[in-house]
Amino acid sequence: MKRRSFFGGAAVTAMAATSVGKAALAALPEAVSVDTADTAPPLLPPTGRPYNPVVTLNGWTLPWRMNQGVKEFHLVAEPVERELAPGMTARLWGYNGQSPGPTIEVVEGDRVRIFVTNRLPEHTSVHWHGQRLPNGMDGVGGITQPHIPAGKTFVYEFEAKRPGTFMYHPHGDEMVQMAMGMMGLWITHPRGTHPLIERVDRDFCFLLSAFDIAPGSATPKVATMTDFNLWTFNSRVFPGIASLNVRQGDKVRVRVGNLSMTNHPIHVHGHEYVVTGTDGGPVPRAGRWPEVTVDIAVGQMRQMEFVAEAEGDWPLHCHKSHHTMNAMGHEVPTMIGVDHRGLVKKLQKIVPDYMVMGERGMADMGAMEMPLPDNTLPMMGGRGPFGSAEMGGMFTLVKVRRDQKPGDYADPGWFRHPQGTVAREWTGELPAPARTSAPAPRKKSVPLDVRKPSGGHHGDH
Ligand SMILES: [Cu+2]
Repeated sequence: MKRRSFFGGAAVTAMAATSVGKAALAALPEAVSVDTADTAPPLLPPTGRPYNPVVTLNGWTLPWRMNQGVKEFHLVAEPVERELAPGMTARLWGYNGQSPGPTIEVVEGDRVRIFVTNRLPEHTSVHWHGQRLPNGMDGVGGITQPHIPAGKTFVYEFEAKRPGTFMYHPHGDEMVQMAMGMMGLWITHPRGTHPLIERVDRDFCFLLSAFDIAPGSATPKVATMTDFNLWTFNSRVFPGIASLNVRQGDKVRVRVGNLSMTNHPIHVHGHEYVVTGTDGGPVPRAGRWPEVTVDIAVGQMRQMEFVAEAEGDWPLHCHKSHHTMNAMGHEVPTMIGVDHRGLVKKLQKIVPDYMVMGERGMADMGAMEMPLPDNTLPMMGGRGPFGSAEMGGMFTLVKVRRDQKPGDYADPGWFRHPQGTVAREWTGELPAPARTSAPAPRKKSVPLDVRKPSGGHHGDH
């Protein structure tokens, strides 16, 4: 993890743990900034109450300092460069160097003070989605507070009352600012044991968002309402999204918040999960049921849990098939069954790069090396151990391994399937397909004899 600021990952911990002098405390806390989309290891709390930290997919947790019992954070709203996947970097707005912004982790009952510096070209505010707080700390520009003008720093302060998964985002020009990527996660860990919140071995979180970035460009079109072309987990698209690497038998929690413009049914393979919490709080046990797909509406958060029982590489993805594709536009005519023979050579005399696509389906495109504009991802990319994956967008893998060490979040590589456990070509005899002969013409009515239990006869048709 490379930090633009003067201290590295380990030093952040040391810095937060050091007692800070009074003069330093009068100043703003250091605004830590990150310039990569790598997944940071969990940030074990160096100060304050203990908790089990989360891992933010392709993200990180914001370090804090303790100031006389108050947890102080410093968020900087600013233009950022975010790699969506290798081969494409977007010009977004975010916080502290990245979009989404860093995850804020606190403990139920913590007094929290957040300094927000606005380095955007326009005003902003930060709304703390799902929190119980004084009305004037709710962050609705123009309604509960004046907007934070460009160049100014505001301070928010409240107690983290409820444990759970929350989000933060602007509440001023939010159509533009959220389309540009301004959002982040907020986790309030329970203080001590909680009857409805279980200890887990791995705790992952990410936000759902979408961008409309024309091929060859880098800045989202902010007026797009529903027809986005890049569907992201934490402002990353497959194959750029980190996998959820777990040890077989681990209890795994996945916290997902949706700040896009449509719902996303998030589907897990090979396992079932249970929704244990929403942004409204932990779900009472009697209200939990198993699912393999959990629909997450806009502005909602869902917290799913499962035991990673089965070894393998298990997809975790949005089930809307258009959301597992990258930018190319969806206004493509259906060409299945169209015979193009003879046409291509003639067209290539005029348009040298002309290619025919889709006459056998679109899978060919996954494997094709098409000339693309700069800074543009293929619509379907990613390669697995068996070939092209024909995926993009909201798609990643839960990698369950027997030998993944506790606390090790490193990608173990592709699963090595035990011999004889992979679908394979059938090379034996193919029996003739069973077909009935043509059915006899239907009679208008079929007489039926039904014998009733009483033994009597009854005619019917
Ligand atoms: Cu979706």
